[in-house]
Amino acid sequence: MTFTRFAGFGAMTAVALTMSALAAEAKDWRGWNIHVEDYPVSHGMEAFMAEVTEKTDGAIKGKTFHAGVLGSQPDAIEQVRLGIIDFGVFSLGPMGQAVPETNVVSLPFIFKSVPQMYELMDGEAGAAVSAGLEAKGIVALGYYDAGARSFYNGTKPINTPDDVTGMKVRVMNNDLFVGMIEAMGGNATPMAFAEVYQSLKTGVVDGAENNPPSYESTSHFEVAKYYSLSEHLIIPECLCMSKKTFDALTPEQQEIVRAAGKASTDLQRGLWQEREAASMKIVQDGGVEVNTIEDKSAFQAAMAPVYEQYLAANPDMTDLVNLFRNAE
Ligand code: BDP
Repeated sequence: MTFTRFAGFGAMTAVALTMSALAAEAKDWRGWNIHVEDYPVSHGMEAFMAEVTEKTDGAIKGKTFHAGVLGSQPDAIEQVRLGIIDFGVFSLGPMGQAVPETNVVSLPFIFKSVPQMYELMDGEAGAAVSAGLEAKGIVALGYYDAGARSFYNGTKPINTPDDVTGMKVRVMNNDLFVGMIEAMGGNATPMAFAEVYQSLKTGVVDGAENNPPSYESTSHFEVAKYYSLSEHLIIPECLCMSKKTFDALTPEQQEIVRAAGKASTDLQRGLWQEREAASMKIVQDGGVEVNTIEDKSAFQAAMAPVYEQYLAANPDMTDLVNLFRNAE
């Protein structure tokens, strides 16, 4: 007994020594990003890392790897959870498999507007999503703007849910989005972001859906010329840090990281607004036919089964869904 205790104490001391030695060493973080270098998310991540390095006097350095070079989004989410990748910006859209709370913001029309999304994600509702992330090994440092997603395709403007009937539409990997397209009578094809351009071009899919900056930065607009502003999904993105990496920091460093996360979120949100306008101009100058959909009630009504199925399968998410849905 005494021996075991002694051995246990020795092991703990060794662990403590190793940890403090690690904390003293300069850290070299790796950040995952799916987007090209000139994109609001990318600028936000660069600013985050630069501020952390500056404020820690170089004790924490790091590099953001853009354009998905560190692997696919689902793999990267796992690697952040494991601490193999230190941080990343993820759309909460494909995160639902790993973190059930994030699915709530993937419900179509759950937010009434982007300003409402900011307010909710910065408050109690967002804190509940962050708690879900934290339980799965991810510390949410802020929620970036990813605007609203709308449909595009190469054949016709979408004005009603019936226009989606029979169409093959690419969606992000999440059953909720498959249900969303099926609720309009379309055929959903979950597919990685990087494959969408070629699939649109060769007719593997007829259309897809995304926000203006992604529609533009990927050149999807060159192969799918009808952009219909359905704005059916407003999905925030998370500046996510591995909890393993975060927990290994000193309290002072953690404070610096949180403050840098907040500052980069504010920066990204401003850049997003500018880029959205710029992207709309680029696609319109490039010959895209944009149509607005003033009355979205038919789309909202078509989404009723998506909510019903989701709540039937996830009754424990009911309160959280209501927190978002009933907010002013
Ligand atoms: C973009 C998101 C990105 C997603 C992508 C997609 O920023 O995280 O991977 O959409 O559609 O708007 O896959």
